Amino acid sequence: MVDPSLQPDAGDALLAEADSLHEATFHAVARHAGHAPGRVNLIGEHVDYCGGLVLPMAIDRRTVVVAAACDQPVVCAVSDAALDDAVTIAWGDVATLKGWGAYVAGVAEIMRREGMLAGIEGVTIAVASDVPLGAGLSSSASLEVATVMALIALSEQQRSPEEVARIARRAEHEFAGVPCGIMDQTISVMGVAGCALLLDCLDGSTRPVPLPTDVAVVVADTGVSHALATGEYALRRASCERALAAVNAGRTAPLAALRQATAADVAGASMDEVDRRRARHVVEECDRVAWFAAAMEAGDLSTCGILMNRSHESLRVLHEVSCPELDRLAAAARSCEGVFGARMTGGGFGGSIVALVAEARAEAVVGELIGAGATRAFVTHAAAGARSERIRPDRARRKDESAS
Ligand code: GAF
Repeated sequence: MVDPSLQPDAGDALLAEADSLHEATFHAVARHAGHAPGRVNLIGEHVDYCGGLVLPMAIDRRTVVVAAACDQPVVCAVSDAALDDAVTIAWGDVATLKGWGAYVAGVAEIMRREGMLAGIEGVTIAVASDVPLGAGLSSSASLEVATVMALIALSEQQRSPEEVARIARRAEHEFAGVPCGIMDQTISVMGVAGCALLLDCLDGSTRPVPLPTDVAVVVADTGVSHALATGEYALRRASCERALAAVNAGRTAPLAALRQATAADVAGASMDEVDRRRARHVVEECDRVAWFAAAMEAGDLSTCGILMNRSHESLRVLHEVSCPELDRLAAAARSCEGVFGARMTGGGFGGSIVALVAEARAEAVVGELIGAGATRAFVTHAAAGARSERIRPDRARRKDESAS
């Protein structure tokens, strides 16, 4: 199945869409744009907030944000996904926003507070994206990061990739109310074409892990939106924090993160049994990530597949973040010829599965997963991370010329 948004000019089409939307809504021309991809996590789930190891890749679906300065002290934003829901909010009122506008205006507000929008009274922003919403593919992180990139370009600043990810995550914590880890924002900023990225969430170090050419990554969406699960996410995080405190009780040199605990530490500490299961997942999942990265580098895809299947089981049984639809789709994927392994990806409670598939079987597996009930399925490629650009001043005129 050919998905039009995967065609090579998809980035330009999105830019043109955001550009036109900006002009039509605000009657002003935007000169700066930020592009940021969504992500799929191959393995290392629910461990980033414990300082763990994760192995996501940026996907070839992205969010484009165009931005311009305006002379009122407000953030105005419009999105192709919510055309009737444009936002105009005074700086001081950003915290009252809900939904997609909170991500965009939250990023702008954080940047303003941190002195990054000096000399800019207000901003107008337009968004276009082909990252599926609520599918566990980090549409929100890509929106945040694209907004940071556009506003950095607008304010003519330079920021390191780590800073961009930090600002984006701060906006998610403070304005969207999700106590997420750093994985999604980091991969959206630092993705490497053709590679997954091994990210150590304790020290921030990264290592690109090339994907073998004979393997494809297939994503299939259950159609169950995970948007309502933020409360469960916060509970998992709190559980892991209690487990760390229990492991550290009586230690002369306390561990900085649960990821540093051993299986014996978790088994021997006095803690609630639910917290112990969560902690077991974290410790074992980090081991799986290191093993998976080494197997992928060695071209041992069978081992990668087994580790993905085990990761899913651990998320289902120990961390309890799966749901029947994810379990069924992962099982359906595993039964397809050419699939090495499959697991839920992202925060869970709905969203998508990811499967590692022999390249020659990838499109057939996409069809089989649609047949098994996926609301959408596609082959995705590891893409580069975020970028900003100055939009050509003659862009609008050229569009008119090519139309005539
Ligand atoms: C969500 C969060 F935003 C990430 O930080 C990560 O915890 C993920 O769930 C689970 O691995 O995407």
